[in-house]
Amino acid sequence: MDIYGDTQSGNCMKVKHTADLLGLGYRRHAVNIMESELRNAEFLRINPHGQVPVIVLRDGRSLSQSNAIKSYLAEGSHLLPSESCARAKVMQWLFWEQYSHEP
Ligand SMILES: N[C@@H](CCC(=O)N[C@@H](CS)C(=O)NCC(=O)O)C(=O)O
Repeated sequence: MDIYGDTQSGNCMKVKHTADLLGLGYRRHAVNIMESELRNAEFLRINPHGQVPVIVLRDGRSLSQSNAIKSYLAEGSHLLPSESCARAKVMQWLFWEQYSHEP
């Protein structure tokens, strides 16, 4: 897996911390959000929305939005319960974070 991110970004660090906590292997690609790196054609092929974080899986599929990535990485682990209400409780905080905290 490849993780594209910028250490100045909390959204990117959340993804990195989740991968590290779960002991997942990945290649890290530093992208500077203050430069125009997110607008070049090579990066836009990875994420047409021109934002980080984004991950690229071994089969070439890419995934953006920090909490979608975190949920994908955490599938089957102790971080994301399978029981529906417990899982929804995790989602509750992820949605809260993006709407009420992150801005
Ligand atoms: N809701 C998205 C937000 C993504 C986002 O806003 N990324 C910022 C860095 S935190 C970015 O790439 N900004 C550069 C830009 O939009 O040009 C997420 O959680 O991943």
